[in-house]
Amino acid sequence: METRVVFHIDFDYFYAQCEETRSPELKTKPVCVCVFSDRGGDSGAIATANYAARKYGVKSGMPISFAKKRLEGRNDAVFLPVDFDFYSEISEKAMKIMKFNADIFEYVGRDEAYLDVTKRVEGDFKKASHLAQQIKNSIREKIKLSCSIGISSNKLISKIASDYRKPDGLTVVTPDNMNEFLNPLKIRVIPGIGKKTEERFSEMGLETIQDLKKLDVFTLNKEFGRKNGAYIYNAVRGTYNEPVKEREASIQYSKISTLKKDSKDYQFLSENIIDLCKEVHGILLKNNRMFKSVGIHLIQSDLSSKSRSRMLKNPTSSLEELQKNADQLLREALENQTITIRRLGVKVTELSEVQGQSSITNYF
Ligand code: DGT
Ligand code: CA
Ligand code: CA
Repeated sequence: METRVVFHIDFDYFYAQCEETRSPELKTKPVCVCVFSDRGGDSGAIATANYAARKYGVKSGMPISFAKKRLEGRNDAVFLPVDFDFYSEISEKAMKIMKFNADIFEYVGRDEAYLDVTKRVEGDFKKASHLAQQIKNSIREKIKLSCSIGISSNKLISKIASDYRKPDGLTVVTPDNMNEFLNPLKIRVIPGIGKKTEERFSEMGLETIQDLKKLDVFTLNKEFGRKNGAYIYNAVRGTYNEPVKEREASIQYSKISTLKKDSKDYQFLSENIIDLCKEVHGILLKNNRMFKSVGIHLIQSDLSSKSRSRMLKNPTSSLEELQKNADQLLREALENQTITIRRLGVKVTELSEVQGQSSITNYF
C-alpha cells in the first residue's frame, strides 16, 4: 500500500487566541474565555484559557469561580464571555487556507482538521514538512493565529503528534521513526482513551504505549470489547488506517434566549419559539441559505437540557415551515413535562445555498 502523508492541524488555545487577534493588548495578560450561565455572577465554566492563564492551573471545564481564585494574584486577568459567531468566522477563514493546500480536506471541528497531502508532496515527508511550515506562516500572516501541526502516515498518529508540542508546534513522524516516537508516550495520549481506561491499564502495570504492545488482540477484546480492543491494538502499532474523508464544516444558525419567566405552559413557550424562528429566519435570508433540518433546545430550571430535531423531506427557506416544525418539536418535547423551562433555542442545520435570486422570492 502507498504510504499516505496526513496532517492534523489544531489551533492553539483557540477561543482565547481569537480574542487576542481582535484585542492584541490581551496577549500579555491571563485570558479566560467563559461560558457564563444565566444565573448571573460567576456561575459557569471556563471554555478555554491562554497560556498565561494556564500557568496558574486554569483549565477548560473548570468553574469560573475556581479560575478566579487561581488568578487572584493577577489583577490584569481578563474574563470574557464566549463569542461563537466570531470564532466561527475566524475558523472559516483559516479552514479556507487549509483546504486550498490539501488533496483531501476533512473538517473535524471549529479548531481542527485533517489534510491528506500525499499527492502534492509526492509521498515525501521533507516536502510535507515544508508545506506544513508554509500553511502555518500563511495562517499567521493572514489571520494572526498560531496552530500546531502533526504529520505522519495516519490520522491517529498525526493527531497525537499535533498535540505533542504546543503551542506553535510542528512534529513530523516518518514511518521509520514511528515506533521510536510512540513507545515512550503515556497511554492517555491516544485519542479516546480516558481517565478510566488509563486507570485500568495502570492497575495492570501498563503506563506507556510500549507497555500496551504486550497485550495481544484477544486480551484487549476481552477487556474492552471487540471494537475498542481492535482500535487500541492498531493505534499502538501505527496500523490504524482510516483514510482522510472529504468533509466540509457543517454550518448551523441558531438563536437562544432566556424566557421572561420559567414556564412549562405550551402557549407561552410556543409564542417564544415563533419569535426565535423569525430571528433565525432573518439570518437565513441574510446568508441566502435554505435549511433541511430544524432543532429546538430547552434548558430547564435545574439547568438540565432537552433537544429535539427533525429532518425535512426537502430543503426550504420558508419561515412558515420553520415555525411549524419548531412548534411541533416543542409539543413533543413538552409531553409529560414536569419541571419548568428557563431558556429556549431554535436552530437550523443541513444548510444549502439558495440557487438564483428568483428562487428565494418563490419560497414566500
Ligand atoms: P490547545 O490545547 O492549545 O489546543 O487549546 P484549545 O483551547 O484550542 O483546546 P482544544 O483544542 O481542546 O479545544 C478547542 C476549543 O474547544 C477551545 O478553545 C474551547 C472549546 N473547549 C474545549 N474544552 C472545553 C470545555 O471543557 N468546555 C467548553 N465549554 N469548551 C471547551
Ligand atoms: Ca486547539
Ligand atoms: Ca482541538
